[in-house]
Amino acid sequence: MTLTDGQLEEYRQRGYLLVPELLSSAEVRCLSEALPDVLARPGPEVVREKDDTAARLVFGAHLYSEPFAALARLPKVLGPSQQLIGEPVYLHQSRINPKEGFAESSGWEWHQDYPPWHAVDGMPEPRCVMTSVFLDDCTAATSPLLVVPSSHGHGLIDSYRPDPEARGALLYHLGRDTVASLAEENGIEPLLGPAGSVAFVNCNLVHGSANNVSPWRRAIAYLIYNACSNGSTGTGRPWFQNERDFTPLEPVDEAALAALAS
Ligand SMILES: O=C(O)CCC(=O)C(=O)O
Repeated sequence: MTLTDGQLEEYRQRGYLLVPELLSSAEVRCLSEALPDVLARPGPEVVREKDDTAARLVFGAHLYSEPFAALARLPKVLGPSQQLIGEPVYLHQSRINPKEGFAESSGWEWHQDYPPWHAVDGMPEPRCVMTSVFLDDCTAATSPLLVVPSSHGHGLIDSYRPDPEARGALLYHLGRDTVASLAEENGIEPLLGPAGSVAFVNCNLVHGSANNVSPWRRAIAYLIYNACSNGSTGTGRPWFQNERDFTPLEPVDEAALAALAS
């Protein structure tokens, strides 16, 4: 899939581009079927919710799950991400936020993703895209991802502080006054769509989400593609958070993920 000039312009101006149902239902089913094994992993790559009942975040599934490995290299996912960045890319990180139903502390404070990658991982420039693959329907009821359109235009906003509650995610919160003035300027948009939709999100776009008080899971897989010439210099964080191999990703066959469906 090649993005049109109009789509590229929309991403440039608004900081995100939502493509409804980019993945087929067979592809979504394949990822969904792989999810229980991924969530059950005991390793440090799985960060649990505060009450320890459910996984809050799972890092690096593209490195140990065949369907998620195929997803990261699927031409219709990798191609547009590369086109938005403008050069060959590698995956700095992948993570799945399962956001189970009735997960009381599953919300995310307002933040940009790039600041910790810059400050902690030593990523030189904000030349990466957070490609967000909806594994479930994202509806108004299931606490969708919320974004402040065009907020990426402010660059790296310096009123942030590390979040001690982030449980391994290294999230940096933005101050409330900052969020209020950004939202006053451009509003807040929910990213809604059926499972299989994909949102390409600039790494400096301000975003967050509420707790999922619905009974339904709202999982999203986030693939963080970075320009190969923009590799992180830091070595402090582990393999599942800060990839050190900057070899360009090669696409798999367009049918590779569907072929894994049972
Ligand atoms: O999935 C969500 O609800 C928000 C996740 C998020 O903001 C992040 O992982 O940076």
